[in-house]
Amino acid sequence: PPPTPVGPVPNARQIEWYHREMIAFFHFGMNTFAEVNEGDGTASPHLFNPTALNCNQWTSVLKSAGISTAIFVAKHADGFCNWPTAHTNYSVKNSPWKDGKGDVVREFANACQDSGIKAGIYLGPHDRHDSRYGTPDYSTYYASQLSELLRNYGPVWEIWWDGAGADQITSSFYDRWADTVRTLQPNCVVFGTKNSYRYADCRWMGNESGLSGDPCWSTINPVSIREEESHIAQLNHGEVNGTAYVPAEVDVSIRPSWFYHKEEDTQVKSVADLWNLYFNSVGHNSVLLLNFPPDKRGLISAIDSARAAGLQQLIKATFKTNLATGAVVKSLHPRGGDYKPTNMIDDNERTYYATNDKAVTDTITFNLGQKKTFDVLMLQEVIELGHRTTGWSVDYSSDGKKWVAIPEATNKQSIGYKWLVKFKPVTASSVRLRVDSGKASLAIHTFGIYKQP
Ligand code: IPT
Repeated sequence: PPPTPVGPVPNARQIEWYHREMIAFFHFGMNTFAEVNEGDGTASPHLFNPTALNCNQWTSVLKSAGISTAIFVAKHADGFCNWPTAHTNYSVKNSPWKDGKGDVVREFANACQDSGIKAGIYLGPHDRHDSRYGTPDYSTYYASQLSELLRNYGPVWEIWWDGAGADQITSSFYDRWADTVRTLQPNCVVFGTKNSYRYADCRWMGNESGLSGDPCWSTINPVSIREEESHIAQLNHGEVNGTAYVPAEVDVSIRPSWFYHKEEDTQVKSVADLWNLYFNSVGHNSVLLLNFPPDKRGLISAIDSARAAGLQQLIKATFKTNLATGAVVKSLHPRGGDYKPTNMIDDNERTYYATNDKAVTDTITFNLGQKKTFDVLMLQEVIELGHRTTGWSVDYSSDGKKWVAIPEATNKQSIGYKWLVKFKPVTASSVRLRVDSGKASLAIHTFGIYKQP
């Protein structure tokens, strides 16, 4: 029989969410035209006038970046609405763009649908324009907008509840809003913060620099994280014995700011920066939410799109070949049956290696049959069975007797959906994974070693 799950386990939304690995964020709106990041809500709708808005360009950028999911900012904290909502006049309908007949949310949703990209929506809980902010009337206003967006634009894959400035949004607001989300779009992932953690499928991870913790557990104690400042470490690392499964989503911009500013064209993250970011997010058991801010034309700059495509090329080239494929794999505590050690190198996440129920530790040796040079390693646990392994290291050998530690892969803790490590190239004919602590028997579906191009 298969191993029994241990601790909190992911729901179906979270399993699907992890498999997206990278999501694009699009911050666009009044702030783009007012040339600020946090507008105070007084900018005139007349300012909003993209000259060449084309959401198909956005999705084509994502295609070449290998990103299959996107979240669009429908309303940021300045309160300006990028769709012609029936519930306020502070929207595109009072702008000169398309004579007030435009709808950016519609164009975004359509472009996503046409290109097979999953569409999510950021609807800022904080609102500096609406005078009802923080009152029960605001809760109604927000709920009406949520319904409008969740009813009229097709499937909404994720809803993003930014905690920035949202301290007045108490649990009772979220009780109502979560009910709206669950009723209208049962499969919608909820990004939660502060007072919304009990509804959250994924969490903020404590910074906007793209650096998930090491370790990074998918579990937290959600009620205790209402006050963020004193819980940054728990958000960043998760909590190994957390009571709820709320994995980390890493929001970070490809530029210094969330919104587009021409003067930042020289500060777009390089491919090397993005590569590090990838290892610190996707490679730390998290999902990367990477922001591409469209400019005043309503287009993503060629610089940003080239960098994103560069990242994708690096990912593809590196992970093309698992150099452990074909290895002879031996372990100390195999479960037997279908749970063979070679399942870790068969490039199939449905098959996995497991130890017998009594063994929470193990040593698994991969005899490569010949010398191979590699500088990246990947581990993936069966997330449906909960976080199991809590301590592991990887060593290599050129004779199968004398083992050398890879410092970057020594005394690691969490695995989860995916854990990546990169290091100076090593040449070896054998590699071994030593698991020295765990909550339950091992359940690992992938062990990979790779060479960066
Ligand atoms: C920060 C919020 O406090 C947090 O809840 C989350 O929404 C996060 O933003 C998203 O990046 S505020 C930010 C200025 C650190």
